[in-house]
Amino acid sequence: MSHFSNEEKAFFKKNGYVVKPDSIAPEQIDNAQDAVWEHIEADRSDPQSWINAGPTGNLPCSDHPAIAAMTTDTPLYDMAEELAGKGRLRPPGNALCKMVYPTGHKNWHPPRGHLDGYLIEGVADTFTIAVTINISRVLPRGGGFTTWAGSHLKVAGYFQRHALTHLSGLKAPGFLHPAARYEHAAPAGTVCFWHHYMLHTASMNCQKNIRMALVNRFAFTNLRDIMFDLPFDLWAPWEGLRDIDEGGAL
Ligand SMILES: O=C(O)CCC(=O)C(=O)O
Repeated sequence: MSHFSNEEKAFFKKNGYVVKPDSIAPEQIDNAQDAVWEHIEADRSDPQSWINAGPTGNLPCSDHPAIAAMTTDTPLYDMAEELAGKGRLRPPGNALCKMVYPTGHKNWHPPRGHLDGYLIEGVADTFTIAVTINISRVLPRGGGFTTWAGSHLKVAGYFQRHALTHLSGLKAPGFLHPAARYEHAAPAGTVCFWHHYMLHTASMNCQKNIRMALVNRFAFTNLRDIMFDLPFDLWAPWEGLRDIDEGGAL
């Protein structure tokens, strides 16, 4: 069974991300919410206490059965394989649990993106495709995961001219201009699949609810052997996208 239409695959190639609604059963979402609430330092029944709550950073519940089930008992890994190619991805680990707490004010600022896997100058350690799973309903300006359409192609072009270990030019102001910003403001159960060269971040949360999301990253089995070639032929190893022409993507 195919999870993605050819148009969605073409959209992914062109824009570097693709969004799939209704990918997780409501009961699994409820269970995942219960799991993260065990670690949030706030009163679940008192929204005032959610403002600037903690802890910051990933919640330590990736091994909770309800979080592990998001990888083992959902179609997400199969879906990632449909894009990357059957059998092309390493066995997955569990997702990271990422909250964005409300700021308590309405002074929202547009975010700036970053690239994963090359954060330490001089070290290249990357992945292939990631999924961001909303496990709460996310409203606009409510802390949503954010991408910049086509930035994966700009990053590939950059890495054709610079070593993977050389990040400074990517941080230059205006690198993204005029890429369109996509904010993953969407109901719980909506999943964003994104390319590893995608600039991304979470936005500021000026809404009332905690933005609850899980992020999982999947990697080609032979990624370490091919990562230095990827900028020059970005889609060559993506067997699931071989016959997809992004020219006609929406
Ligand atoms: O929490 C988010 O939506 C952003 C996560 C992120 O930046 C990352 O996983 O590298």
